[in-house]
Amino acid sequence: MVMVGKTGVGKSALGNSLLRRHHFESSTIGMSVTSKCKFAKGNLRDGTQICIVDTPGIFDTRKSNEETTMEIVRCIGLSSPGPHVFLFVLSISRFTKEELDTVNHLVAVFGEDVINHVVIVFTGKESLTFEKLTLTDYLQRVPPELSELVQRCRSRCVTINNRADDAEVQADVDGIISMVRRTIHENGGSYYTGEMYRAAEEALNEKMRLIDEEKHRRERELQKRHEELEQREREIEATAARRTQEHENEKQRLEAELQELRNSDTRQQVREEVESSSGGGILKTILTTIGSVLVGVISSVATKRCTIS
Ligand SMILES: Nc1nc2c(ncn2[C@@H]2O[C@H](COP(=O)(O)OP(=O)(O)O)[C@@H](O)[C@H]2O)c(=O)[nH]1
Ligand SMILES: [Mg+2]
Repeated sequence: MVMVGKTGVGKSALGNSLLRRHHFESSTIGMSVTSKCKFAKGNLRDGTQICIVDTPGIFDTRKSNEETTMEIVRCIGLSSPGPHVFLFVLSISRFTKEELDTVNHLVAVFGEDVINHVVIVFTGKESLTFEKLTLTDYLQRVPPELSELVQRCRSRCVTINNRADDAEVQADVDGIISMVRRTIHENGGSYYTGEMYRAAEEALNEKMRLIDEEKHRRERELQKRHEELEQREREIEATAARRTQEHENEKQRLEAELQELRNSDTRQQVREEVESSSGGGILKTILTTIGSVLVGVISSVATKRCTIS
């Protein structure tokens, strides 16, 4: 839904009532609170999703052309591929020529067909309540220009008091929503799409295509990096497993050697060395120790032997 209408008629307040939360800035002070079109998404009580575009009185002809053009473009961009309804917001307490100009401006921008998607919302319902009037009573007393507009819109008119308590606002919102549903139904379920919306949609599709392309590129990049990291992780795990195995083997080998060392008979070892030595090593050591004694003994034995012989 796109809310249009003069500044100060209660568009932002209406948007907040529909959303059931304070989203749009709405104030009496500083009449130009909404300076740019704003988008909001919300849910109705039955869960139906609604999208609302609040406008800063763009079809209000008093603004400069440049400013107006930019905001109309923003409004189209935000409501693309096209809104189901334009909520034309008017205040019960006043209807001026400027308001009529706003509708004419809307039609001039979007084409006559846009009228089939317009729902007129009168804010300030409490003025009617105060005077014990129904909306139908009121519509019978409005100026002929407004009466004609109401007819062009096939009496799609509703009213709300945005300042009422929650229950009353909710009842008014329900009334607006059923009128919106009726409008959508009358238009065969389709949203408004004029030449400008189609052109804007093409531009937006192209933009979305580029964004998607970039997203896919980034996704592929991240995926590749992820796979590389996984592969690296597997390699690290395999290397770690191999190292652990190697360490384990080495540990077992050392333990066995240690055990063998502890169990070994040192004397037997020496004996074996003596047995297998061919004059070097241990024999040489023994010889160095006992050499002089042995040489003496052997030479004395030799002398005796000579004497005996
Ligand atoms: N009494 C009364 N005041 C309203 C109603 N709707 C909006 N307003 C007030 O009108 C002022 C302007 O409203 P705002 O939403 O800012 O208008 P916008 O410029 O069209 O967006 C604010 O002070 C609102 O509280 C209504 O139904 N009844
Ligand atoms: Mg506003």
